[in-house]
Order: sequence, then structure tokens, then C-alpha cells
Amino acid sequence: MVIEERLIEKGTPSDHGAEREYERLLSKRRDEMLARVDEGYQEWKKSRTYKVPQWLYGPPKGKLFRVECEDVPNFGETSYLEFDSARTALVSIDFQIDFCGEHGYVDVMGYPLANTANPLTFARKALADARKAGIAVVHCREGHMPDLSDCPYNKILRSKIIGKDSVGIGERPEGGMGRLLLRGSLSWGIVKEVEPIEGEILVDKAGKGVGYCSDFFLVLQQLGISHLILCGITTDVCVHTIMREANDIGYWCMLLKDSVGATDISNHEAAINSVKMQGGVFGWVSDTERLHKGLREAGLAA
Ligand code: C5J
Repeated sequence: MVIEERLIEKGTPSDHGAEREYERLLSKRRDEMLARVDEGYQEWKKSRTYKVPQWLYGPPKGKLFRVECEDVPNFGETSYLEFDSARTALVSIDFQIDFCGEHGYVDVMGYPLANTANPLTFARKALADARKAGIAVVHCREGHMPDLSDCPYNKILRSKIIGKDSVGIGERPEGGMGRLLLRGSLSWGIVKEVEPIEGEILVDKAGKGVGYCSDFFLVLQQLGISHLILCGITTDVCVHTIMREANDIGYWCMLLKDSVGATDISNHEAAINSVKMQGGVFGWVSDTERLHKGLREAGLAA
């Protein structure tokens, strides 16, 4: 059949009349979504598990496992978050000399290194477990171009004002391994304990978050990821910013609280608590032991 093309000379009034009448048509989608939510809620009441929604992602591509999470939906209560191993990424954030090694950015600012270095022991375990279970590992690294063209003036200025001997981003501290927070500098490198291995993904970012200044979400999309397990430093800055960004997009985010650390302990604790507000406003909180247990119960760890 040949469709005759003709120019539309003027628009035709809609059957729906007033603009707001369209809302009646749009509510079908809302009702379908709320029916799905009710299914998930009934399931959660039975099993206390936030199940992988197969209606949304399709049948599992890997193995399902579930991890006990704390303080959900209310503080003092326990639930489980379910993962599909093939749709999960362990995200290891900014474990660089600059954040946990001597003469790096955090050291030069005068913070105790143990606060940011201690989670390395636990993050190492989480990495080993993820690798054995076939879970994708994505590493992030904060740093700026050697010419500082991607670094805001106020970020550099503030770092110089707090830095020991007035050394800030882009400058080399006395006895240091290189210029602070610059791509290519030795102190920008990831520490040996948790460095990437062959086949893993490394995303460079020019800020605390990943949404505006990196390929992170593009990479997750290519990998078909729906769920994130987060470790890294610092809890209240880069880890939190990335978790918040990912959560807003709809990723299911679980923070491993023993595998994150901050320059200030009370900020670290507050950052963990704030994830758990409102029934999990930014996601879920667990730890490496409970991750290991969940993987073991699914036959993904020894
Ligand atoms: C900071 C980060 N704290 N990786 N960066 O400046 O958290």
C-alpha cells in the first residue's frame, strides 16, 4: 500500500482537550510500576530479601547470591540484598598513594594515614572474593591532567592553603614521589595491596564523583551491570559521591563498611549512617565477612 504523503498545513485540536487531560493516559505506566513494586514488597515480607527484579533485567546471567545487610528497613533490623554475579561490579575507589600513602595528598594535608590505609586489608579480601566469584572489578582513580587544565582553581588554591609547607595539587612535596594528584605522577598510582590485575577496568576521573568527569557509567552500561559493591577511600567524599550518583540512576549499591575509610573517623561513621537513613536512602551497608558468607552459600566461594 502506498502511503500518500501530504503536508500538514495546520495542527488539529486533540481529543483530550486541556493539556492536563493527558495525565489520564500516562497513569497506565504508573499503575504497572506500582504493581511490580507490590510484588517486590510481598516477596520482601516473605524472605526479607530485596530480590533481583527479573521483570526488569531478564533471567539471571550468572549465579544469584544474597548478602545480609544491616539496619534495613529500620536501624537494628536485618535484610538481604540479592545479586546476579554476572550483573554485579565490585568498585574499588581511589586506593592511591595520594590518599593512603606517605607524602601523598592526604599525608601532606596532615591527616593520620591509618584512617585511610586500614580498610586496605578488608578491601583486599573483597577483591579476592569478587575475582574468584567471577564478579567484574572496576577501579577508579582521582587525578588531573599534568597541565591542570581539568582542575578547578578553587580546588588547587584550597589544597595549597591546607598543605604542609604550602604544597598543594600539582606540586611536589619534600621527599614525595611526585606532583600531587596529577595523572602520571607516582603518588597518583593505586597501592600494591589492591592494584588492578589483568582484564580489570580502570576508570580515571577528574573529581570526587564519576558522573560528570569520567566514563564510569558508560563502562557499567557496556558490562550490563545493575548492582554495585563499593569499597575505597574516602567514605565521606569520593565513595559517597559515587554511591549517590549511582543510586540516583537506579543502581543497587552496597557499601562494605570495613573496606572504606575517611580522613576523619566521625565523618566516616556519619557517612555510613547516612546511607542507612530512610530505609536505605543511598543503598545498603554490609561488610566483607557477610559478602563472603553470601558468596559461600551460593557456591561462589570456599
Ligand atoms: C578526596 C577522595 N577525599 N578520593 N578524594 O579528596 O575521597
